[in-house]
Amino acid sequence: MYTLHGVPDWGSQVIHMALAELAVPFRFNRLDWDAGDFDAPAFRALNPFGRVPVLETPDGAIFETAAILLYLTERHGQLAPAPGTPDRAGFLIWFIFVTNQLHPGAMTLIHPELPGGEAVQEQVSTETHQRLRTQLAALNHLAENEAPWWLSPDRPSATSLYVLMLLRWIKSFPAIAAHSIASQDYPALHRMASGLENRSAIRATLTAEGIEGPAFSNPPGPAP
Ligand SMILES: N[C@@H](CCC(=O)N[C@@H](CS)C(=O)NCC(=O)O)C(=O)O
Repeated sequence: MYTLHGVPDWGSQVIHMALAELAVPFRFNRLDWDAGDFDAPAFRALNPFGRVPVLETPDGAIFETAAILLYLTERHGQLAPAPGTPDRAGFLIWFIFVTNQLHPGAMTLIHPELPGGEAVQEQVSTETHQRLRTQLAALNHLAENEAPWWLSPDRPSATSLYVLMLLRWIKSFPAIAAHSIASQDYPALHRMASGLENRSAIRATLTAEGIEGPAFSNPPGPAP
């Protein structure tokens, strides 16, 4: 049985959704930041950087979201085109694009003070917001025009589940409210989020994380 170490509505959410979609047994170990769980020696032994998600597997503990997702897709033969099939190269390109470009961008929108301090956070957020918009437009164009199954509204993949979580982050959690990004601006991505968020496995995950409503297609805007 897998053990997922995470926090509701944090980056562990995409792994939580993937496990639910795979319908494999797992345990969710909820960590408490305020209680010091991220610094606990037992957790640091699983991930020396003290971050979530971490997945304990029969092959040992795995950290880094992309590594966990690729491991799960390979082990269970779902949520990604199989290695050696024609769809695989395109999947890999855009999966890595999501994990290397969109994920750090979303994190910077949420914490624009981290790269250079508070003095430059407005500029950092502005530039990140513009870059994310360009990148989302490219992803939307792909979903609209080439329509790979791994970006579709009716069949989840490691990439689409990852994008769902990031669509929630960039709408709900930017530090500067004016830089909140709505999925409605990217119609194919919006359709994908609307379709996938109503799947029973995704709804069950959201319920387990205490999240209601259209969590990915139309989550609330940033808190004032
Ligand atoms: N590149 C890592 C990023 C992990 C990450 O930053 N996780 C955040 C939660 S979304 C975390 O654990 N933050 C706690 C900390 O930075 O101390 C991944 O994809 O797994």
